[in-house]
Amino acid sequence: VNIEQALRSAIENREFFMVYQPQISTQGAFYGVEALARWNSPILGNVPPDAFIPVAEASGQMPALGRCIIEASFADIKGVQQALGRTFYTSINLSARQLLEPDFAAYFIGKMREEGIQGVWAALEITESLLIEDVGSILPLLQELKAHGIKLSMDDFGTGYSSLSMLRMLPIDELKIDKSFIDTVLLDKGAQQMVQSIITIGKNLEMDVVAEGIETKEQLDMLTHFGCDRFQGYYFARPLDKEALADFIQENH
Ligand code: G
Ligand code: G
Ligand code: MN
Ligand code: NA
Repeated sequence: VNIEQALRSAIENREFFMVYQPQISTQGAFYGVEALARWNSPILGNVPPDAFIPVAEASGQMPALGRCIIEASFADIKGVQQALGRTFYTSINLSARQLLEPDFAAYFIGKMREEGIQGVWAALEITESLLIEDVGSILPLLQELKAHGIKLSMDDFGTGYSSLSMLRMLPIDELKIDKSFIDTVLLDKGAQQMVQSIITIGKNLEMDVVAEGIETKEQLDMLTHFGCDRFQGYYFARPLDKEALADFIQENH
């Protein structure tokens, strides 16, 4: 059985679940989470999203999987927010196929309302390669999402092919510096210069800048010094299931 075949029944059988990685602001306060998909297949074992997301896209299963991810995330987050009596930002990763669905904005806004989640607490992470496909046709959809208060985040920034003019055209609120830059930032002058340049671009375009993949205090200190707004990485927390997330928020923040 290959991934494509196993995916078909997995979506029906709800073999997917979500984990949530905390995002921390410069003052050390808990800010929100990025939702990350996990698949525990009875046939294939744990399959990483790097492996199954591209297959879902290529085999036409991404609309169904994407909805399953969005619905699971909203249900979990609503549960945690109600249990703790507080709201926090939740970012959901989108793949290209989802933004190309004609009714995506209406679907997303509808689900958000059903779950009682306010737009201002929801963010969507999109990648540069996704936008390059068709900036013109995606713009109205992004504007509709923005009009409902939803934040837009550019994921893996610095690795794709986005032009700066494209970045200026699109209603992006936040840049996430790709982890590959953070991995080498302490050792590599070139990575340091890239990171500083990305932060400068973000500031000049009035976007927040988030560093991903922070694993050490030294990385955190350097990125703080450079003026990064928020941080995510194993130094603070791994992606957590919803119970562990609720504990993390209560214990640390
Ligand atoms: O969670 P992990 O670090 O293993 O994620 C690996 C890759 O899979 C990352 O690029 C991440 O953005 C992507 N990914 C994880 N969860 C989702 C998801 O729910 N939707 C999409 N489109 N991509 C995801
Ligand atoms: O592409 P995207 O940014 O969505 O992917 C996030 C991925 O990075 C997830 O798979 C997550 O598990 C992983 N990740 C998050 N923090 C760290 C970290 O500090 N170190 C490493 N190695 N991976 C991380
Ligand atoms: Mn992401
Ligand atoms: Na990233």
